[in-house]
Amino acid sequence: MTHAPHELSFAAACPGLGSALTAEQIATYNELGFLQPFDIFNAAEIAKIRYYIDGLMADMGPESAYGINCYQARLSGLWDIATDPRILDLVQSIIGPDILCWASAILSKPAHEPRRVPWHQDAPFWHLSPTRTVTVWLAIDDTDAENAAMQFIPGTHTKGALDMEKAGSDAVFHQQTALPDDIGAPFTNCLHAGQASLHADMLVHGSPPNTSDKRRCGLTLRYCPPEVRITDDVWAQGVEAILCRGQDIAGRWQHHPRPDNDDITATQSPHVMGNN
Ligand SMILES: O=C(O)CCC(=O)C(=O)O
Repeated sequence: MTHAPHELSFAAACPGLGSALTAEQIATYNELGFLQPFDIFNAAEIAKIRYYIDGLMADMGPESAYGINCYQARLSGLWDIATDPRILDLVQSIIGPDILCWASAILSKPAHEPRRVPWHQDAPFWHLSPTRTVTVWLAIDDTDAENAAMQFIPGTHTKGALDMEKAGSDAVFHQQTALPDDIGAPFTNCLHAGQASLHADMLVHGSPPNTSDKRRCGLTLRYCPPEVRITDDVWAQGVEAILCRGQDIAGRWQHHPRPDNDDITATQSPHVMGNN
């Protein structure tokens, strides 16, 4: 399976796969490449999740702002968030009833974080074919234009793989999408803590430096249907997928059960390359 051709195109979601999104919302996702905001966790629930995530970050230490990557099958607390039925109901409406969570990352921009997440499409970084991943970005903190909310460039998911160029030293990746002049205005993904957005793996997105006094923390969760294949053996070694709902009839994926452990100091993530 190593280095099989990597198909990079958006497949429109079909209405009727689940009941959480209306046909109109699915049409908007297909047109824009994202949807938001969705109320997932109430104030008490997200306060508890924030306390949990703050604890993981304190335990990991200085690397934790972008370092809690792909622990979804290693920590029961992250497992429980990734498999929450309210999240899965949304995901089901986009990708259908068989759902894998194959990656996650806590992306916490501290106050006055000078680095930006440069414009990028996710799918070219991943060895998955076809490109069918939908990302749920769960706001752990309130996030807006002040504290570096993620931005989407509407409609770019249908443009195929866009050219890449070298990113500057102010960026958290080495490469970024080279944006054509006529690409259109970005949309700022403002969310209250406990709300989430959905975006397609071909959509151009990024986030600016955080010039505010407020932290901006989010949990990104990646979901695909089991018919997606991993096309690179080495990359596959870092993937620890959870079968969140339904079945993997073809049995292409290795599934990881809910872990007993919830101590980040007692485990290390496999760290999927290109996940953040
Ligand atoms: O959190 C951010 O600023 C960027 C997140 C991102 O690139 C993603 O979730 O795909």
